[in-house]
Amino acid sequence: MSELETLESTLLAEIDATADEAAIEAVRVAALGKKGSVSELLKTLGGMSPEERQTRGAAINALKTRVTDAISARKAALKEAAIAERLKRETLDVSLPVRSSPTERGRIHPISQIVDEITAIFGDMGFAIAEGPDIETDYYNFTALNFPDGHPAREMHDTFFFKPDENGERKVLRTHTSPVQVRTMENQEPPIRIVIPGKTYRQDSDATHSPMFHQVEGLVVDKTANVANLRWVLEEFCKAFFEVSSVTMRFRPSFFPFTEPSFEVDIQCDRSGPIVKFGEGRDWMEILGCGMVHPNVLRAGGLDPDVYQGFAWGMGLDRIAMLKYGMPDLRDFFNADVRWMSHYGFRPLDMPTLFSGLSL
Ligand code: 2NM
Repeated sequence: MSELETLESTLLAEIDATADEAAIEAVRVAALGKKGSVSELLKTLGGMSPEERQTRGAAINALKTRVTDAISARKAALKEAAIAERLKRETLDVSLPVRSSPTERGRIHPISQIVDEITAIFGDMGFAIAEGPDIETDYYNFTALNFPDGHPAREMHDTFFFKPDENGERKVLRTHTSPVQVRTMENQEPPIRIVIPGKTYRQDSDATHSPMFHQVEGLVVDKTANVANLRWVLEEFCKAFFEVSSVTMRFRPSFFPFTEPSFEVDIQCDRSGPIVKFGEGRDWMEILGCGMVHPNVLRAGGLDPDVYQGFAWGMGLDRIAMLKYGMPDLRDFFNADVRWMSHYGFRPLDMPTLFSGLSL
């Protein structure tokens, strides 16, 4: 084998053996660079006779062309292979599970949950939901509900008053949801069966009181509504709400301006352990107030108290939610702390229904 043939087959073997683009570049420099083996051969042409130069020169140049072509081809192949390798490495598996959806991660606030539970129970008994404005007139919040002007019951409520408007009228943040009952009586013929969930406001703030709190009230008006009906409705509600087959209730005489007679209702429970148990035990817990709607309130609603009678009740939700779900501090309810929400909140698709059970 001639010297040229040996060089060519060595170079071609080296080219063939390269594994990446850096290696083929090294071979190129070693062969075709300024001091490369092929370049050195070309430099020898200067010292040759014209005849020798003609044959040797052609042979060396042909070798250079073949080596150059082989390097280019190898370079291209290695580049392709590198791209193919990278594509293989960097593929995305689009069938992998994506980040969980908002319906998985979001949480329902315990207050919203308790409103859903309570309205599901009364809805099942044939009640409709009624709502009204948070900003009320003095008339609907007090006067129509039989709170006379200057009566101490108005002060009892620690009302948030707005500045008087141009007509001297002073609006209030409603201190209870009862204005909605009056508005409903004005607009709807009896029989009336409504529950009214909503935000209410009083100037009060400590571990167990928030200046904004939540109530659910209820109203039944027809020609025969009576205390026995009231008792039955509340007992059925308590059994469903506390998920027990029987409850013992205690009606204590009380006073509210809008009802006569008025009662405060306790249910029997066991408070000896860390969580309150209902339907057993020897303790009592106050859960709501109620009574027969005062004739003056029926009149304010445009109803004749000699024809119609009604009963109504009201319960604060925040304290009941604390007891039912075991949350220690009321102030955490309204801090919008995502850690508290992910612990105490409810899954959006676990909606309370009576047929599937309130607490799943
Ligand atoms: C309570 C307690 C007792 C009540 C009365 C009325 C109305 F407007 F029909 F007269 N609504 N709500 C009521 C009665 C509310 O909350 C502790």
